[in-house]
Amino acid sequence: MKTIFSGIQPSGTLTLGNYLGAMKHFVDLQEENNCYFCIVDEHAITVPQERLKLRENIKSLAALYIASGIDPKKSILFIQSEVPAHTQLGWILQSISYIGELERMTQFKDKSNGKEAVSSALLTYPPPLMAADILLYKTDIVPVGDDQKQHLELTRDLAQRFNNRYNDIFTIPEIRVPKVGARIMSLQEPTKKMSKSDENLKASILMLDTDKQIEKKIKSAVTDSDGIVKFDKTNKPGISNLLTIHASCTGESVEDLERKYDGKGYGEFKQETANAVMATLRPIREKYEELMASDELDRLLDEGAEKANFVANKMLAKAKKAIGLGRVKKKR
Ligand code: ATP
Ligand code: LTN
Repeated sequence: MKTIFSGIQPSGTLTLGNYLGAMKHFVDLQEENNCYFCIVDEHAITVPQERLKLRENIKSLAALYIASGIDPKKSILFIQSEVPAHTQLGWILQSISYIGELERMTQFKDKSNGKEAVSSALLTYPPPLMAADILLYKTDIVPVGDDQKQHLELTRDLAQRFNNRYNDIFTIPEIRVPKVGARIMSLQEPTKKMSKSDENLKASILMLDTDKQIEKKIKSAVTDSDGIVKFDKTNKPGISNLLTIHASCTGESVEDLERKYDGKGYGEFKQETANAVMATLRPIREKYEELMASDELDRLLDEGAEKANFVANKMLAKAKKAIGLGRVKKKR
């Protein structure tokens, strides 16, 4: 049995990319492992958030986790800001992080590019705070999408650095990226990652989109004009992205899909891709509505926070001791 940890930011309604790249795989992992799934609200405030909207997004993300199949009886589901050890260990890890290595993070460069007011937290969350999330729980495996590879590499470096410099307390985590669906692309600019913060509303399928919205977005997805359903990321990024989406939703292989749509037009392929996405998201949406209307969520999140605090505080105490913070209390 391994320990698994992953986090998702409550920075807006999740996209199909978040689901196929991350959440969907969490559900399989929880069967045989010790899993922690976190709503990383402290990460979300590294860019401006509206207070009430953030509160709503936190609850909505908790409901989406459960609606997607995370079972709070099997996994620990909790909100990052309800476990103070995360920011406390995050601070300790900042003290061994170098500004240069943080500035090299692609996500930092992308999110700060062209912005006038960039918060210092945008620089210091991936990885010092993200590493704290992971390292507090002796995590063996971190399931994430492709865009988090660089953050995971730096997390491993920080853990190693701490272990070498102070005491060997942290488990070095491994990244787990899905074979298909690790990077779902924008439907409008298929060379760019599908993102919940994309301003073009047609670019991303949201997990809570209606069937009609899903169908419309897929039908208007940008493709090429040669009419051949074939996976070729360089020359046919739009069709390749739809093939990946279709394969991840139905479980068929990309090669089988190429054969199935050989000689058929994009119209039919797009319609059936839309059907596959609708069938994937519909039951999640229905369960989500039920959860949002009940009081169950609060109870489950309280339980999750209690369990996570118990484990996280123990590791925080070890880290403080290793580095020399606070006092050693005499036994009376
Ligand atoms: P934003 O798009 O607003 O910058 P994000 O969706 O990248 O945010 P998170 O919500 O924290 O950030 O991502 C949660 C998980 O979803 C991560 O594991 C991330 O790798 C994965 N993920 C995000 N976008 C995609 C995508 N387009 N394809 C596959 N996986 C993705
Ligand atoms: N940085 C990630 C979200 C994240 C995370 C984590 C993922 C925060 N803490 C711990 C895995 C494990 C992002 O921006 N998608």
